[in-house]
Amino acid sequence: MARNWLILISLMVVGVGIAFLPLPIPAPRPVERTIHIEASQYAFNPGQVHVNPGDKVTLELVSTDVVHGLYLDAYNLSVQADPGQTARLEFTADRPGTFRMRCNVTCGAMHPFMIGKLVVGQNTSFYRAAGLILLVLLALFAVPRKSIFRRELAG
Ligand SMILES: [Cu+2]
Repeated sequence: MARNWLILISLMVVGVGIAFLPLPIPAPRPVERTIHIEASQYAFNPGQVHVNPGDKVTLELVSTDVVHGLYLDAYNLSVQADPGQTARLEFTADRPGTFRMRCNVTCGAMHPFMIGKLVVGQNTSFYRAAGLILLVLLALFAVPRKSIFRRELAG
């Protein structure tokens, strides 16, 4: 019995590891990406942009109403788009992390809240989900359920 609990607890520890620790998966090859962002009072659409480290990124900022800007925190880059116009901002995503992109043209009362997000990093949720599913399957086979749960109920 004690052995089964030991297996179960070990599997839980491994599960927490899969869910939260950095994964040993190879970095994807950097690609060129063009991302279209619509700016309107008072939001960017999409509000969150995800790229891989090393990607050559072109942000196409289109304003649908008044003049808007986009300032990238940490990269210290900015661009401005006139109404109906497309402005381009090119950069290499060489700094991993989560950064804010904010409007840097006063565009109205709620302008300070016009903030989006740039995430530079690998998207690992697929690998984590696959790992956790495998772990659950492994647990179903490794631990004889009868023995643990019957005993629990019997007290
Ligand atoms: Cu603004």
